Amino acid sequence: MSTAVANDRLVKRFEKWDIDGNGILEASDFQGEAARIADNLGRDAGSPEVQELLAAFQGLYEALAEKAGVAPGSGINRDQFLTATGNMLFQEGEASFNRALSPVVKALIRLCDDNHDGEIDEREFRAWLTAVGVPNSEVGDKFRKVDANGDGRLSEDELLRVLREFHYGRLDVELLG
Ligand SMILES: [Ca+2]
Ligand SMILES: [Ca+2]
Ligand SMILES: [Ca+2]
Repeated sequence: MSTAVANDRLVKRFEKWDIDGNGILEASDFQGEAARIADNLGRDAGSPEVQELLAAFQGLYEALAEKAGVAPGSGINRDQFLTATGNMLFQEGEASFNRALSPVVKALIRLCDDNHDGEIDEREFRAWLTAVGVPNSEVGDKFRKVDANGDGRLSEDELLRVLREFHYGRLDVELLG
C-alpha cells in the first residue's frame, strides 16, 4: 500500500468523525463519536470508563487542533486535518502518533475489558468492533491479525501498532470503525 492509500484513509477518517457533516471537525463531533461508541457498547454515560473515553477524545481533538494551528474553539477543516495528520504520520512519525492516540486506545481497552486483565480477548474484541460498526463475521480474522504474539489477548501495544499500521496504509484492520 502507499501514501495514496494512507491519504484516502485520512479522508474517510475525517468524514467519519465529522458526525454532524458540516465539513468541520469540532469538539462536539469527537464527543459525539465517543458517546456513540459507549452507547453501542451499552455503557452508562456517567460511568468512569465512559468519562475517560470522552476525555481521551477531547484530548485527541485538542492535539489535532494544535497541530493544525487552529484555536480549539474554531474547528478543523478538511485540508487542515489532512495536513496535520499527514505531518504526524509521515514527518513526526511513530512516537507522535502514539502520543496522540494512546489515551484513546487505553480508554477503549478500559471500556471493553470485561474481565479486568488489562488486555482484550476475542470476546471483548468482538463487542468493541461491532460497537464501531465492523461486521461480526470479520472479527475473528482481525483478532488474529492484531494478536501479534499469538497469546490470545490484545495488549495496548498490539492495538496501537495496528491503528498506526492502518493509517500508514500498511494493514487493513480498522479499530475505530
Ligand atoms: Ca462537524
Ligand atoms: Ca480482558
Ligand atoms: Ca497478544
